[in-house]
Amino acid sequence: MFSRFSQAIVRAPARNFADGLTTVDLGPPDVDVALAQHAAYCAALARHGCTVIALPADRAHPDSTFVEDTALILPGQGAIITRPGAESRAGEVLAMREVLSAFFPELPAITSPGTLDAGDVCEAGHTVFIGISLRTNHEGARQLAEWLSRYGVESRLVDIRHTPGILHLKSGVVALDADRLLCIEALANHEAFADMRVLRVPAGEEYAANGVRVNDVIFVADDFPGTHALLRAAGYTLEPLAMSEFAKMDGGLSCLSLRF
Ligand code: CIR
Repeated sequence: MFSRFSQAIVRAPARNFADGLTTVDLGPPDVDVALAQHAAYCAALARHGCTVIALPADRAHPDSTFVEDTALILPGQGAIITRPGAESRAGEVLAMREVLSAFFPELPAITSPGTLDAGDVCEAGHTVFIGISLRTNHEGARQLAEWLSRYGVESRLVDIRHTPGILHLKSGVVALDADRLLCIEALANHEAFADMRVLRVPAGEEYAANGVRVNDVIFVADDFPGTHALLRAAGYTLEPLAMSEFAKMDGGLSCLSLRF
């Protein structure tokens, strides 16, 4: 079982996108190139069956293009608003609450002292992996796990605070199917994944681990031939997308949309 999506919420980067948070040293993003890459991403969502709901760009929140962090949705079941771990991103949840309230009459939220970025939440069928990171704390994870349990969804923690090079759990592992993950080597042997089939991205292609499955295809960053070959050999159809400007701001393919 893997959720099919008919809607995707996105938000184009604002002109001050380069003022957002980043831990990588790849130089400032070019906003015009980022906008073109974002438009191509939205077109791919539409091509693969999603109605794209575009929120207006928000200068007050330069990281707000990374919409995925602000809510978690169990398609057809429910949604919960997060409490982002970075203070500069806290206000992003307001617009998300507004748009989601049209679809989900009941919208609970992670509350203080819990923090949670949904980029730390990797859904694989009836199991959800929750990353403990610099953004998501144990209390945020506990609140989410309690909410998920109401839907019969089991959750497992994956502490990534000492895993170098990844901001969020999903920067290093995504679900391709209910029982199959695409994963960086550093996380591949984690006990939480013991009963999953794991495809390991080749060394040097760690960024490509943050793909996202959209209905029948896998969105994957372009320029990672080893990962593309691995996924094609496993039977997946790929939608390679240019992501250079989002990578400069620690963002990957999953965080650019909230799908349900
Ligand atoms: C941040 O530091 O919050 C943003 N610059 C990047 C967030 C990327 N989100 C994600 O991977 N889920």
